[in-house]
Amino acid sequence: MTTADDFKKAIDLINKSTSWIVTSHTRPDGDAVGCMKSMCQIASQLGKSAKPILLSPPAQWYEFIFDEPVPVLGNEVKLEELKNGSFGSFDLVVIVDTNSYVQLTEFDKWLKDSNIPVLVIDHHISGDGLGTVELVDSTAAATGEIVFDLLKAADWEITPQIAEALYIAISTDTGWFRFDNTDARVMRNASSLIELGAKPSRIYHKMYQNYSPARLKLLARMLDNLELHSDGRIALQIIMRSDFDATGATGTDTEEFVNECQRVASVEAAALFVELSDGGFRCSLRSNGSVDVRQIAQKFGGGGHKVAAGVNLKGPLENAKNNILTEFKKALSNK
Ligand SMILES: [Mn+2]
Repeated sequence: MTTADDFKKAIDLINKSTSWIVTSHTRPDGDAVGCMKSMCQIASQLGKSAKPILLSPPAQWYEFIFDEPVPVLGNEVKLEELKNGSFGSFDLVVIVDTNSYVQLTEFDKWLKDSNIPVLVIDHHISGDGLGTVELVDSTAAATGEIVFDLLKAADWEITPQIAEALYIAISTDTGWFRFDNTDARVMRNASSLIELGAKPSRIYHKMYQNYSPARLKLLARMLDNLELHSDGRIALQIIMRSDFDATGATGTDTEEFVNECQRVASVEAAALFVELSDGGFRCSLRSNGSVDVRQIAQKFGGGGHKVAAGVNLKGPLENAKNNILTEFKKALSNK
Protein backbone atom coordinates (compact mmCIF):
# COMPACT_ATOMS: atom_id res chain seq x y z
CA MET A 1 0.00 0.00 0.00
CA THR A 2 1.05 3.57 -0.56
CA THR A 3 1.23 5.89 2.44
CA ALA A 4 0.84 9.65 2.77
CA ASP A 5 4.61 9.75 3.19
CA ASP A 6 5.14 7.96 -0.15
CA PHE A 7 2.97 10.57 -1.89
CA LYS A 8 4.86 13.38 -0.16
CA LYS A 9 8.18 11.96 -1.40
CA ALA A 10 6.80 11.65 -4.94
CA ILE A 11 5.46 15.20 -4.88
CA ASP A 12 8.81 16.53 -3.59
CA LEU A 13 10.66 14.66 -6.34
CA ILE A 14 8.27 16.05 -8.97
CA ASN A 15 8.52 19.60 -7.61
CA LYS A 16 12.32 19.51 -7.83
CA SER A 17 12.32 18.33 -11.45
CA THR A 18 11.97 20.27 -14.69
CA SER A 19 12.27 17.81 -17.55
CA TRP A 20 10.81 14.30 -17.63
CA ILE A 21 11.07 11.23 -19.79
CA VAL A 22 7.95 9.10 -19.38
CA THR A 23 7.67 5.43 -20.28
CA SER A 24 6.00 2.12 -19.47
CA HIS A 25 6.31 -1.57 -20.21
CA THR A 26 6.80 -3.18 -23.60
CA ARG A 27 3.55 -4.12 -25.37
CA PRO A 28 1.77 -1.18 -23.76
CA ASP A 29 -1.85 -1.69 -22.71
CA GLY A 30 -4.52 0.87 -21.85
CA ASP A 31 -3.25 1.29 -18.30
CA ALA A 32 0.28 1.96 -19.58
CA VAL A 33 -0.67 4.54 -22.23
CA GLY A 34 -3.41 6.12 -20.09
CA CYS A 35 -0.96 6.68 -17.23
CA MET A 36 1.78 7.92 -19.57
CA LYS A 37 -0.63 10.43 -21.10
CA SER A 38 -1.84 11.64 -17.70
CA MET A 39 1.72 12.05 -16.37
CA CYS A 40 2.67 14.09 -19.47
CA GLN A 41 -0.39 16.28 -18.92
CA ILE A 42 0.50 16.79 -15.27
CA ALA A 43 4.03 17.83 -16.24
CA SER A 44 2.87 20.50 -18.66
CA GLN A 45 0.29 21.73 -16.18
CA LEU A 46 3.12 22.20 -13.65
CA GLY A 47 5.22 24.07 -16.20
CA LYS A 48 7.61 21.18 -16.78
CA SER A 49 8.47 19.42 -20.01
CA ALA A 50 7.75 15.72 -20.51
CA LYS A 51 8.69 13.46 -23.39
CA PRO A 52 6.85 10.16 -23.70
CA ILE A 53 8.66 7.19 -25.21
CA LEU A 54 7.16 3.75 -25.92
CA LEU A 55 9.20 0.56 -25.83
CA SER A 56 7.17 -1.23 -28.51
CA PRO A 57 4.47 -0.01 -30.91
CA PRO A 58 1.04 0.57 -29.37
CA ALA A 59 -2.08 -1.12 -30.68
CA GLN A 60 -3.81 1.11 -33.21
CA TRP A 61 -6.86 1.66 -30.96
CA TYR A 62 -4.71 3.47 -28.38
CA GLU A 63 -3.37 5.99 -30.84
CA PHE A 64 -6.24 8.45 -30.22
CA ILE A 65 -5.03 8.92 -26.64
CA PHE A 66 -1.99 10.95 -27.67
CA ASP A 67 -2.18 14.22 -29.61
CA GLU A 68 0.77 13.14 -31.74
CA PRO A 69 2.41 9.77 -32.33
CA VAL A 70 4.71 8.74 -29.49
CA PRO A 71 8.21 7.68 -30.64
CA VAL A 72 9.06 4.01 -30.14
CA LEU A 73 12.52 3.04 -28.87
CA GLY A 74 14.29 1.01 -31.53
CA ASN A 75 12.13 2.53 -34.29
CA GLU A 76 11.87 6.34 -34.25
CA VAL A 77 14.42 6.66 -31.42
CA LYS A 78 17.64 4.67 -31.26
CA LEU A 79 19.22 3.66 -27.97
CA GLU A 80 22.25 5.70 -29.04
CA GLU A 81 20.14 8.89 -29.17
CA LEU A 82 19.03 8.30 -25.58
CA LYS A 83 22.62 7.70 -24.51
CA ASN A 84 24.18 10.71 -26.27
CA GLY A 85 21.41 13.08 -25.18
CA SER A 86 20.12 13.94 -28.65
CA PHE A 87 16.62 12.71 -27.70
CA GLY A 88 16.70 15.19 -24.82
CA SER A 89 18.22 15.77 -21.43
CA PHE A 90 16.13 14.83 -18.43
CA ASP A 91 16.21 15.23 -14.67
CA LEU A 92 13.41 12.77 -13.89
CA VAL A 93 12.48 9.36 -15.31
CA VAL A 94 8.82 8.44 -14.80
CA ILE A 95 7.99 4.74 -15.21
CA VAL A 96 4.36 3.68 -14.98
CA ASP A 97 2.68 0.25 -14.75
CA THR A 98 5.91 -1.77 -14.33
CA ASN A 99 8.83 -2.00 -11.95
CA SER A 100 10.76 -4.71 -13.80
CA TYR A 101 13.88 -4.48 -15.94
CA VAL A 102 12.72 -7.29 -18.25
CA GLN A 103 9.65 -5.27 -19.23
CA LEU A 104 11.77 -2.28 -20.23
CA THR A 105 13.64 -4.05 -23.06
CA GLU A 106 16.47 -1.80 -24.37
CA PHE A 107 15.44 1.11 -22.16
CA ASP A 108 17.01 -0.64 -19.19
CA LYS A 109 20.43 -0.37 -20.84
CA TRP A 110 20.14 3.40 -20.72
CA LEU A 111 18.44 3.47 -17.32
CA LYS A 112 21.11 1.37 -15.61
CA ASP A 113 23.85 3.80 -16.74
CA SER A 114 21.98 7.05 -16.08
CA ASN A 115 22.08 8.68 -12.66
CA ILE A 116 18.73 10.41 -13.07
CA PRO A 117 16.17 9.97 -10.27
CA VAL A 118 13.35 7.56 -11.13
CA LEU A 119 9.71 7.78 -10.06
CA VAL A 120 7.93 4.42 -10.34
CA ILE A 121 4.14 4.19 -10.17
CA ASP A 122 2.95 0.59 -10.33
CA HIS A 123 0.41 -1.95 -9.08
CA HIS A 124 2.26 -5.22 -9.69
CA ILE A 125 3.29 -7.36 -6.73
CA SER A 126 6.73 -8.25 -8.05
CA GLY A 127 9.31 -5.70 -9.12
CA ASP A 128 13.01 -4.90 -9.24
CA GLY A 129 12.83 -1.73 -7.17
CA LEU A 130 13.75 0.57 -10.07
CA GLY A 131 12.56 3.76 -8.39
CA THR A 132 14.30 6.41 -6.32
CA VAL A 133 10.75 6.97 -5.12
CA GLU A 134 8.07 4.34 -5.67
CA LEU A 135 4.31 4.53 -5.48
CA VAL A 136 3.48 0.84 -5.51
CA ASP A 137 0.02 -0.32 -4.51
CA SER A 138 -0.74 -3.93 -5.40
CA THR A 139 -4.32 -3.52 -4.15
CA ALA A 140 -5.01 -1.09 -7.00
CA ALA A 141 -6.82 -2.60 -10.00
CA ALA A 142 -4.85 -0.30 -12.31
CA THR A 143 -1.86 2.00 -12.07
CA GLY A 144 -4.33 4.70 -13.13
CA GLU A 145 -5.89 4.50 -9.66
CA ILE A 146 -2.53 5.34 -8.05
CA VAL A 147 -1.96 8.27 -10.43
CA PHE A 148 -5.44 9.48 -9.48
CA ASP A 149 -4.51 9.18 -5.76
CA LEU A 150 -1.31 11.15 -6.44
CA LEU A 151 -3.22 13.95 -8.14
CA LYS A 152 -5.62 14.18 -5.23
CA ALA A 153 -2.81 14.05 -2.65
CA ALA A 154 -0.98 16.87 -4.44
CA ASP A 155 -4.16 18.84 -5.11
CA TRP A 156 -3.23 19.26 -8.77
CA GLU A 157 -5.93 20.08 -11.28
CA ILE A 158 -7.58 17.09 -12.93
CA THR A 159 -8.53 18.28 -16.40
CA PRO A 160 -11.03 16.43 -18.64
CA GLN A 161 -8.00 15.16 -20.65
CA ILE A 162 -6.43 13.67 -17.53
CA ALA A 163 -9.80 12.24 -16.43
CA GLU A 164 -10.20 10.56 -19.83
CA ALA A 165 -6.66 9.11 -19.73
CA LEU A 166 -7.19 7.71 -16.23
CA TYR A 167 -10.61 6.31 -17.19
CA ILE A 168 -8.92 4.50 -20.08
CA ALA A 169 -6.31 3.11 -17.68
CA ILE A 170 -8.85 1.82 -15.16
CA SER A 171 -11.47 0.57 -17.62
CA THR A 172 -8.97 -1.45 -19.68
CA ASP A 173 -7.22 -3.07 -16.70
CA THR A 174 -10.60 -4.20 -15.35
CA GLY A 175 -11.79 -5.51 -18.74
CA TRP A 176 -14.32 -2.69 -18.87
CA PHE A 177 -15.40 -3.37 -15.27
CA ARG A 178 -15.89 -7.13 -15.69
CA PHE A 179 -12.81 -8.71 -14.10
CA ASP A 180 -12.38 -9.94 -10.55
CA ASN A 181 -10.42 -6.77 -9.68
CA THR A 182 -13.50 -4.58 -10.25
CA ASP A 183 -14.24 -3.43 -6.71
CA ALA A 184 -15.99 -0.52 -5.04
CA ARG A 185 -12.83 1.60 -5.29
CA VAL A 186 -12.77 1.09 -9.07
CA MET A 187 -16.39 2.14 -9.40
CA ARG A 188 -15.91 5.15 -7.12
CA ASN A 189 -12.90 6.24 -9.16
CA ALA A 190 -14.75 5.71 -12.45
CA SER A 191 -17.65 7.75 -11.14
CA SER A 192 -15.37 10.62 -10.05
CA LEU A 193 -13.57 10.57 -13.40
CA ILE A 194 -16.89 10.86 -15.25
CA GLU A 195 -17.74 13.87 -13.09
CA LEU A 196 -14.34 15.30 -14.05
CA GLY A 197 -15.11 14.97 -17.75
CA ALA A 198 -14.39 11.40 -18.93
CA LYS A 199 -16.92 10.23 -21.54
CA PRO A 200 -17.37 6.43 -21.27
CA SER A 201 -19.32 6.01 -24.53
CA ARG A 202 -16.67 7.88 -26.55
CA ILE A 203 -13.87 5.88 -24.95
CA TYR A 204 -15.69 2.55 -25.43
CA HIS A 205 -16.34 3.28 -29.08
CA LYS A 206 -12.74 4.35 -29.77
CA MET A 207 -11.28 1.32 -28.08
CA TYR A 208 -13.68 -1.57 -28.52
CA GLN A 209 -15.71 -0.81 -31.63
CA ASN A 210 -12.95 -0.09 -34.07
CA TYR A 211 -11.78 -3.50 -35.28
CA SER A 212 -10.27 -3.65 -38.71
CA PRO A 213 -11.82 -6.39 -40.90
CA ALA A 214 -8.47 -8.20 -40.67
CA ARG A 215 -8.67 -8.28 -36.90
CA LEU A 216 -12.19 -9.73 -36.89
CA LYS A 217 -11.09 -12.42 -39.37
CA LEU A 218 -8.14 -13.27 -37.13
CA LEU A 219 -10.54 -13.64 -34.21
CA ALA A 220 -12.72 -15.98 -36.27
CA ARG A 221 -9.71 -18.19 -37.11
CA MET A 222 -8.66 -18.31 -33.48
CA LEU A 223 -12.14 -19.32 -32.33
CA ASP A 224 -12.30 -21.94 -35.06
CA ASN A 225 -9.19 -23.59 -33.59
CA LEU A 226 -10.36 -23.46 -29.95
CA GLU A 227 -9.30 -26.48 -27.89
CA LEU A 228 -11.14 -27.49 -24.73
CA HIS A 229 -9.58 -29.88 -22.19
CA SER A 230 -10.50 -31.39 -18.79
CA ASP A 231 -14.26 -31.32 -19.38
CA GLY A 232 -14.07 -27.82 -20.75
CA ARG A 233 -12.38 -26.32 -17.69
CA ILE A 234 -9.26 -25.47 -19.73
CA ALA A 235 -9.31 -23.55 -23.01
CA LEU A 236 -6.35 -23.22 -25.34
CA GLN A 237 -6.40 -20.72 -28.18
CA ILE A 238 -3.78 -20.64 -30.88
CA ILE A 239 -2.73 -18.11 -33.50
CA MET A 240 0.00 -19.11 -35.94
CA ARG A 241 2.02 -16.94 -38.34
CA SER A 242 -0.09 -18.41 -41.15
CA ASP A 243 -3.21 -16.91 -39.53
CA PHE A 244 -1.63 -13.45 -39.68
CA ASP A 245 -0.61 -14.05 -43.30
CA ALA A 246 -4.08 -15.23 -44.30
CA THR A 247 -5.93 -12.31 -42.68
CA GLY A 248 -3.45 -9.44 -42.93
CA ALA A 249 -3.72 -8.84 -39.17
CA THR A 250 -0.69 -7.86 -37.08
CA GLY A 251 0.70 -8.77 -33.66
CA THR A 252 -1.05 -6.02 -31.68
CA ASP A 253 -4.41 -7.21 -33.10
CA THR A 254 -4.39 -10.16 -30.67
CA GLU A 255 -4.75 -7.97 -27.59
CA GLU A 256 -7.60 -9.14 -25.33
CA PHE A 257 -8.33 -12.15 -27.58
CA VAL A 258 -7.28 -14.38 -24.67
CA ASN A 259 -10.47 -13.41 -22.85
CA GLU A 260 -12.80 -14.57 -25.64
CA CYS A 261 -13.03 -18.22 -24.52
CA GLN A 262 -14.16 -17.16 -21.06
CA ARG A 263 -17.59 -16.73 -22.61
CA VAL A 264 -17.83 -20.54 -22.23
CA ALA A 265 -19.34 -21.29 -18.82
CA SER A 266 -17.09 -24.24 -17.98
CA VAL A 267 -13.78 -22.45 -18.65
CA GLU A 268 -11.71 -21.78 -15.53
CA ALA A 269 -8.24 -21.36 -17.05
CA ALA A 270 -7.33 -20.11 -20.49
CA ALA A 271 -4.23 -19.62 -22.58
CA LEU A 272 -3.56 -17.90 -25.86
CA PHE A 273 -0.47 -18.95 -27.83
CA VAL A 274 0.71 -16.53 -30.48
CA GLU A 275 3.50 -17.75 -32.72
CA LEU A 276 6.42 -15.31 -32.99
CA SER A 277 8.68 -14.86 -35.98
CA ASP A 278 11.46 -16.84 -34.26
CA GLY A 279 9.20 -19.90 -33.89
CA GLY A 280 8.62 -19.32 -30.18
CA PHE A 281 5.27 -18.41 -28.64
CA ARG A 282 4.00 -15.49 -26.65
CA CYS A 283 1.58 -17.02 -24.20
CA SER A 284 -1.12 -15.07 -22.32
CA LEU A 285 -2.78 -16.78 -19.37
CA ARG A 286 -6.13 -16.03 -17.76
CA SER A 287 -8.04 -17.52 -14.86
CA ASN A 288 -11.43 -16.98 -13.30
CA GLY A 289 -9.67 -16.93 -9.92
CA SER A 290 -9.44 -20.66 -9.25
CA VAL A 291 -5.93 -21.00 -10.74
CA ASP A 292 -3.00 -18.68 -9.92
CA VAL A 293 -1.66 -18.06 -13.44
CA ARG A 294 1.14 -15.80 -12.19
CA GLN A 295 2.73 -18.84 -10.50
CA ILE A 296 2.56 -20.76 -13.76
CA ALA A 297 4.01 -17.88 -15.78
CA GLN A 298 6.83 -17.44 -13.27
CA LYS A 299 7.79 -21.10 -13.61
CA PHE A 300 8.77 -20.36 -17.23
CA GLY A 301 10.26 -16.90 -16.65
CA GLY A 302 7.15 -14.75 -17.07
CA GLY A 303 5.02 -12.78 -14.64
CA GLY A 304 1.80 -10.90 -14.03
CA HIS A 305 -1.15 -11.14 -11.70
CA LYS A 306 -3.09 -14.05 -10.19
CA VAL A 307 -5.81 -13.89 -12.85
CA ALA A 308 -3.80 -12.49 -15.80
CA ALA A 309 -0.20 -13.29 -16.66
CA GLY A 310 2.13 -13.73 -19.61
CA VAL A 311 5.21 -15.66 -20.61
CA ASN A 312 7.33 -16.41 -23.66
CA LEU A 313 7.74 -20.09 -24.49
CA LYS A 314 9.98 -22.01 -26.86
CA GLY A 315 8.42 -23.82 -29.80
CA PRO A 316 7.34 -26.05 -31.33
CA LEU A 317 3.64 -25.55 -30.55
CA GLU A 318 3.15 -29.03 -29.03
CA ASN A 319 5.94 -28.32 -26.57
CA ALA A 320 4.60 -24.89 -25.56
CA LYS A 321 1.05 -26.27 -25.24
CA ASN A 322 2.07 -29.26 -23.14
CA ASN A 323 4.00 -27.08 -20.69
CA ILE A 324 0.95 -24.97 -19.95
CA LEU A 325 -1.63 -27.76 -20.16
CA THR A 326 0.33 -29.82 -17.59
CA GLU A 327 0.49 -26.87 -15.18
CA PHE A 328 -3.19 -26.03 -15.64
CA LYS A 329 -4.18 -29.65 -14.91
CA LYS A 330 -1.96 -29.74 -11.83
CA ALA A 331 -3.40 -26.50 -10.51
CA LEU A 332 -6.99 -27.63 -11.10
CA SER A 333 -6.43 -31.00 -9.40
CA ASN A 334 -4.95 -29.20 -6.36
CA LYS A 335 -8.07 -27.14 -5.95
MN1 LIG B 1 -1.76 -2.18 -15.17
